[in-house]
Amino acid sequence: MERVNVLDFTTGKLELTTSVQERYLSDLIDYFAFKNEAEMILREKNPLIYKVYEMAYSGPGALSYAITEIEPGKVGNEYYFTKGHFHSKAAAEVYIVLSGEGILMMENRSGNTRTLNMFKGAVLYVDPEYAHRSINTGNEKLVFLAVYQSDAGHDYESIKERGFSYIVVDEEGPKIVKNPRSTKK
Ligand code: PAN
Ligand code: ZN
Repeated sequence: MERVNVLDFTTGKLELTTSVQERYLSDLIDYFAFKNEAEMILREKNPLIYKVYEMAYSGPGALSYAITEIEPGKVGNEYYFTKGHFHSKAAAEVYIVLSGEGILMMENRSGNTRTLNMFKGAVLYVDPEYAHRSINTGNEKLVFLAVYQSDAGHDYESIKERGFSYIVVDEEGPKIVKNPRSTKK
């Protein structure tokens, strides 16, 4: 018998991983809408924003999967999120939310935006042509499993340069508003 990978539903930990990535506030300074607030926090500390446990496979037709854990928190009134990316080639993806609450923000290159609620048990389909960012709007970690084509490729530069058109801020609860830093009209 071969060893089977095991997901701990309580903690979101995968037993077997090929990589673990940690993203701190300093890695996301170009992504948060309120850069001054981010710089103020960074003068005192550099909090962990999210962690990705990946199990990658390679070869023709291969799939890979990853668990993402986003910490609860805000920069200014903008909730913590993942950088967000386009896939370099048209490749869809499936997310299954294991715990927490959030919003999946998706935007295509023409600027069409779609949003989906993230909550325990939600199964979400990420369109091939849409950049996607997960945003933790709750008080607990937001944990989800993503399954994607191994050769999908991650294009972070477009998002870094122009930003998503919309961000999610806390205005007595999560609210989707125009991104003041978006360079798109
Ligand atoms: C996810 C993301 C993960 C981290 O596994 O890669 O949530 O987000 P960033 O890659 O935007 O930092 C996925 O969408 N993979 O394709
Ligand atoms: Zn993706």
